[in-house]
Amino acid sequence: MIYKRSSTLFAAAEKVIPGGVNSPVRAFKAVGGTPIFVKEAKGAYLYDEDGNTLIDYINSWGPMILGHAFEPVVNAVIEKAKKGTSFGMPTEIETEIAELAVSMVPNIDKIRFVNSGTEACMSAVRLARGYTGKDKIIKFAGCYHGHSDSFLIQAGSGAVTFGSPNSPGVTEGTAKDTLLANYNDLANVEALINANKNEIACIIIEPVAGNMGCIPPLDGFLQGLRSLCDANDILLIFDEVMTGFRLAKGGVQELYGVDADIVCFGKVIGGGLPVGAFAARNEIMNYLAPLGPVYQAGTLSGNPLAMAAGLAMLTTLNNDAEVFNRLAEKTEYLHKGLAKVLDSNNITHTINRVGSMISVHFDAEPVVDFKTAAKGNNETFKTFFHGMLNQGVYIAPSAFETWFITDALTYEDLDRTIEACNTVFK
Ligand code: KE4
Repeated sequence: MIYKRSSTLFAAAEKVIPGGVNSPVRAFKAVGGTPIFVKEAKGAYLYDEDGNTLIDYINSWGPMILGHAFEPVVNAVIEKAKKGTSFGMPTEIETEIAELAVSMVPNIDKIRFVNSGTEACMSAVRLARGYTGKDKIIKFAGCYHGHSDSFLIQAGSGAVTFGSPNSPGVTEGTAKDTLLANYNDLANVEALINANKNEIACIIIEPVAGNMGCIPPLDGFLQGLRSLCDANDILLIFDEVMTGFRLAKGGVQELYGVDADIVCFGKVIGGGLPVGAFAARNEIMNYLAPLGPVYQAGTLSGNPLAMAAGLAMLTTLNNDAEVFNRLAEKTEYLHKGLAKVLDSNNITHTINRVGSMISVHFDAEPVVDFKTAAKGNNETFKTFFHGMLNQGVYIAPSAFETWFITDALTYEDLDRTIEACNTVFK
């Protein structure tokens, strides 16, 4: 593969955009090399600026679940754009997509649209604090809820005391209200709750984690969190920015049968345009301005173009009874094929998979939390990443990310991917 034009474009970008990218993971820092500049995309394929065709397993980090330039979405945006792009006034389409989302997802009566997953999670935490009158939150090491200050926290000094900032610019004052727990470790969560009695507003979690690679909740973990929240007047926030409208119509609440109090969305809900959202039952959502005292706002929230893209996406998913099964079957096929060729080449690995989310970890130990995810051999991962890329297969440029399968992938694409993996390691 040649990347001459991507290199030229990257050099120009670095002069006027910090690190040459508008989001750090795109810079390939974890795997080295020059980021690929995309010219266009269609279905399961990316066409880069050097004329290379790549099978895409990132799909804009989740949104393109039905493939790039999906006709119903593209056409909806084109038609909507002809009628104006933004008004800062209510429009009917916001109600249409809100009604559809509420009909697809359990335990929500109302939904508020924002412009990113970060905004959704940040607003959900503020709502939980306002509703409960309590300040502290519990998040999990390795879970990512966007770049709001309260989430950029690493483990603090004591096991059950607050965290400390993991980025300059986040204050100790903010960090003291964030407690850090270990994923899949109920005893740890209970200890944190007991050490901070009546001070915790919410627990926010990726119910199926995707920012440590893909990590499923162990049996009983989510149910255990539900019970701990019920017993301690704590709201349970499912950050379904990745899993919402991807793992099932009703997301993880439907898949695992566990009720959240507030659910956050992003990615798929916007069909590739900037949309985030958070939703809950009436008694919680009615605390939001202008109805209630918790303030939250946004100039482009509910933007007509973004709503048109999201409505076309959710309508297609809602009307296709088989799409989530097809996605899961394709992902299982890929899992089995990759495992077979990695085993045949004696490559120590473990593969995690839930629905259409999958990740490959180069370590023998089961990956169940951030600690075990961090044990993966990153040199092997870099070899894997670049070896696949050189054969036209684009996977996540970090071992701590998840692959997102699109329904546009054919079984021929999957076979090509499996063969490419065999070629890397044989
Ligand atoms: P955004 O603000 O990037 O739209 O969403 C933040 C967010 C919230 N919650 C979860 C579970 C997420 O995965 C994300 C964003 N995901 C990353 C991928 N790991 C987006 C890629 C990026 O940062 O560029």
